[in-house]
Amino acid sequence: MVTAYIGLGSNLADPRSQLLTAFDELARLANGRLLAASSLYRSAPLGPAEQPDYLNAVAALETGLAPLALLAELQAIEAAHQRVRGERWGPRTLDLDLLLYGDQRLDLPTLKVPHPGLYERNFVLYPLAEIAPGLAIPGLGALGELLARCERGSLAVVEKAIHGRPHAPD
Ligand code: ROI
Repeated sequence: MVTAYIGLGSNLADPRSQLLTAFDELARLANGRLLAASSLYRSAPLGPAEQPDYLNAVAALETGLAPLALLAELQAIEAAHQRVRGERWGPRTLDLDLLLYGDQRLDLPTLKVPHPGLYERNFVLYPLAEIAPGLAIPGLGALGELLARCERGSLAVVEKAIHGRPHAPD
């Protein structure tokens, strides 16, 4: 079994329920279990600014699936959320990025791990640090070092994780 980290993002069609449903779907994947889910973070769009803010989160998954099999499962979940691949960097109902797969580095035509944008994206690094603070990123070094160089900016927790699950304020 390997620990994989998945980045979740949504800025269309009720992003909060897109992400909460996606956590459940990740938890139900064959051959693994959901280890942790970060808080939900609101983030300004990277890319074209004339789109809604995003909700972002990160999940830790223990998995027996090989990287490409896991990627196929993530894409099937995206498809079930009516993800339509429109303009590059445009708005989306659900984006699931395979950020890390154990300590492996992969450079395949359809899959690059660690995810190429990981090291500079606040909406990935902060939720990742919440659930895996001591992590070393293959080829990039300590997560804490990357975090120290990454502005938090307008990133805000909108729903805090309790017992490893996002939890709406009472
Ligand atoms: N911007 C933010 N803030 N969060 C995302 O998840 C996200 N995903 C994307 C692009 C369009 C690059 N911008 C994003 O794919």
